[in-house]
Order: sequence, then C-alpha cells, then structure tokens
Amino acid sequence: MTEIPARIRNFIDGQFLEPIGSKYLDNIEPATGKPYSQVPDSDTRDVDLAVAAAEKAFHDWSNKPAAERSRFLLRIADLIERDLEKFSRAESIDTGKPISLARTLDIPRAVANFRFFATAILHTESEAHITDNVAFNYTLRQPRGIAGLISPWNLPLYLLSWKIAPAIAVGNTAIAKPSELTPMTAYMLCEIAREAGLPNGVLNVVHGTGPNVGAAITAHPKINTISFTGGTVTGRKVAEACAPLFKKVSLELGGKNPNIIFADADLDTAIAGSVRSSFANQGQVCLCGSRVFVERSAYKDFVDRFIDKASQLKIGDPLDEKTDQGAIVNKTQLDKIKFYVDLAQKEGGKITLGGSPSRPPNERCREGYFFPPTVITGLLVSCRTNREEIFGPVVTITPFDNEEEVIAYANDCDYGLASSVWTQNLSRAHRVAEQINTGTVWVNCWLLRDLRVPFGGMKQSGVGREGGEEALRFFTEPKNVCIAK
Ligand code: TXE
Repeated sequence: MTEIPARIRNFIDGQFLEPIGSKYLDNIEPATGKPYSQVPDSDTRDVDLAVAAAEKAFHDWSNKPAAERSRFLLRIADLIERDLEKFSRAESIDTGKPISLARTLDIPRAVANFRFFATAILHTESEAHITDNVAFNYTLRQPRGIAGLISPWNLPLYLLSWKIAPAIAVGNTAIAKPSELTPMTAYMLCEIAREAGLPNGVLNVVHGTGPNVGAAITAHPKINTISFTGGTVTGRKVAEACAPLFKKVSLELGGKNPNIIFADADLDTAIAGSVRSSFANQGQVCLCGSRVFVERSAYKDFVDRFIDKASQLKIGDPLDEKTDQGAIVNKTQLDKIKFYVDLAQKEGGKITLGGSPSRPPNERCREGYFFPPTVITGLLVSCRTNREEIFGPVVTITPFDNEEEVIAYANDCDYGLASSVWTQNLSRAHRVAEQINTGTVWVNCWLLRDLRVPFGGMKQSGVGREGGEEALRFFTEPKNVCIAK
C-alpha cells in the first residue's frame, strides 16, 4: 500500500470487494476529528459471502501439514516487519496513538503473534492414555471449522493478530471483523496475506458495525467458534447470541485494574511503571492500572513524584516523534472520560493533575480529541469512579494501611483482568498474588508478556483464556479415540 486509501474494501476469498449494499462509513482521524478514509458498512450478505469462501477453503487448509501452514504465517510476519513504518503510521493515524508507540508496541507485537503461533504448532504434544490391559486411548485435536474473530479499536492489529494467528495456524479458516473505528491495519494485513500467498478464503475480513456485521457473525450457524475482545456490555450480547447455537466463545473484556505499591517497593521503578500502566495508549488498554493503591507511609511521596513524572508526558500530534500522549479514539470516548472526571468531583474526588481537555498547539489537531493525564485523589474505594471502566488517561490514587485492607480493596470490583504489585518482599509478593482475583498479576512490572502463558480475565473481564497452549486448545476440538486391545 503506497498511500492511505480513500476507501477500503472487504477481503473475501482472496479478493478486495465492495460491500454488497454499497454503503460506507466515514473513518474519522482522532487527531483531527475529520474523516480521512471510508470503511465498508457491510451486512449479513457480505458475511454470507465470507462464510462461503471460508467453507470452501477449509478442507485443503486444514489438511495441509502444520509445517506448510507455519510457513505462510512466518511469511506474513516477515512482510509486516518489512512494512513496519507503513503499518506504524497507519495505526497511529487510525487510532490517535503516538507513532512511537505503534512502532515499538503494536506492530512488533503483531509480528511476534504470527511468529509465535507459526512455530507453536510445530511442537504441540499429543496425548495417549493406556487403560490397564484393556484399551489404548489417544486424543486428536482437530480444527473446529470457521472462526469468527471480533476485535476492538484500542490495539487493532495487536489484538486481531492475537486471534487470526492461532485460529488459522491450527487449520481453521477465519472471518475477522475489526472495529469500524480503526480498520486500516486490518485492511493492510489483507494485502500482506495476499502477497504471502495465503490460500483464498483462509482469512476473510468483513468491515462494518457491530450490530450489522458483528451480530451477523455471532448469529451465523456455520461459524462455530467466536473469539471476541471488547467491552463487557458488548461481550454480554455476544455471549447471548452464541449460547443458543452452542458456539465455543472466548471473551476478553474490560478491566478496572488495581496497581498496588507497598512502602518497601523500589519507588523509582514503581513510579515509572505506574505512570506507564496509567497512561500508555492514553489509558486505552484493558490492562491499564486505573486504581492505584499506595501504602500510607509512602503515599505523599509517591503522589508528589507520580504527578511530577506524569506532568512531563508530552501531549501532541500522534505523528510527532516526541509525542507521549496522543488522541482519544473518538468523541464518544472523550465524552465518556469527561463524564467520569465530572462524576469523580461530585463523588468528593480532588483533581490533582489534568482534568480538562487540552489540545496540542498545532493547527492540524485543532479539532482533535485530546485529554491530558488526569489524577484524582480523595475518593472512596466503593464510589462509581473506582468501580466503572473509564478507558482513558484517568487514574485514582488511594492510601491503604495493610495487606489485608488493600487485597480487599483490589478485589472489591466486578472486573478481574490484571493487577500489579510493587514490593521487594518476595514472600509478600507471592502471598498477595495468590489472593488477588485477576487473570494476571504482575510483580514489579507491567505488560511484560510471555506469549506462552494463559491470558484473560475473571468475573466481568471475560471468559476463557487466550495465549500459548490455551489458544491452540481454544481453536481446536479434542476427540478421544479409544481402541480396545
Ligand atoms: O467496544 P465494543 P467499544 C471497553 C471500553 C470502551 C467500551 C466500548 O470501556 O469504552 O468497551 O468500546 C463489535 N455483536 N473496551 O465500543 O462495542 C465492534 O464493532 C458483535 C475494552 O469499542 O465492545 C468492535 O469490533 N460484535 C476492550 C468490537 O465489537 C459487536 C477494548 C468491540 O466493540 C457488537 C475496547 C455486537 N452486538 C473497548 N457490537 C478491551 N478489553 O481491551 C459491537 N461489536
């Protein structure tokens, strides 16, 4: 892709196609608030076309040796890496995130996702069980068929590749629906897939809205596996749609993640890590630590130094290499952030940093969606601001007096996605990690990812796990074959 296309198209059966209904949505650039491209506003007819293509491709693709499927994924990874700069620029324009973040996190991670699953399928172990002197059992793990992959706007290629790679690596064919807010790098991925020679129909991308395309995917009887990442409200709709059709569903949903700092922590590291986990991607990462808890004896020092460090983050044009904080993805999200900052003040909170929209000085961003890193103190743990996902650069900081109290605070939440614990006391680290109800507990770090480990949330943060062996198992059907002796 040379320039950003004025209008992108669906990718079905290896072809770039206009939506059957010929309708398009404007794709708004977050940094300017203005349309910069158009996205197909597809519907069930386009999903039906994609299902036919995926069905046609399934037999040959699922019967290819793993090493052959692996080579396609490795070629896709190499081509994304070759086009790192183009993907980073497109991701930055589409999402509003700083181009430096797209270049160092989003796109390299998409490359890593394809490479990881391309090689993981070459080393899977098979199981056999001998039943005394009676029988021999072995387990086949076979591809399930057509996988429906629905992804959100915050880390578009990062999260979509996290689904596409394992789904097709094990032999399924896939129909992906990126968020209509940030479709560009999914479109570019289709160009790469075609250049890599991926057989037609293995990967299909149908662009459009949740109600028109997402719902058509979850309702389609021939799509028997659904992997969804998005908000909890929508996740509930997806689960409701899939249940009567007995589909296998993985839901990666929202979070309201605790970030716990004990007084014995290395405060320099904890502060740097906490500023990053609070404001990375403008706080639009489901794993962000939006509820910060600090042991009382270190509280004032932490707050002063945290605010000092956060105030140095540069809000700017996402395409400026020096920008640390880019734009919020759209006006809806910006209004949501403003709503919660107002609510926090009504609930007795004190804005100790930020709190009102501010824009970069340059003309290009004059009408963009920007909000500064915002810190709120003095709130009750039980208030709405501390219980509801804001999904923006807004954190609360609350003191605590002992381990039991902060574990109770951390767990007093409808979500259970991730948490961070900062302490140099190893026994305490193990003890606290065991008791926090989140799918991931980071100790003296944040967002440090090993792709082999199970990843996902508890409670309203989701159902199921993706990553590593868990993802390969999610996208396959185990069959036990029992042979009598
Ligand atoms: O997510 P949605 P949105 C949270 C965050 C955010 C809220 C809403 O709090 O404010 O969710 O964000 C598709 N059937 N997270 O609106 O609606 C939709 O088109 C099938 C956390 O972006 O969940 C998009 O492709 N699909 C999350 C995808 O679902 C449907 C990251 C996600 O959209 C659908 C993003 C339907 N009925 C938001 N309706 C995380 N865990 O990282 C919509 N979609």
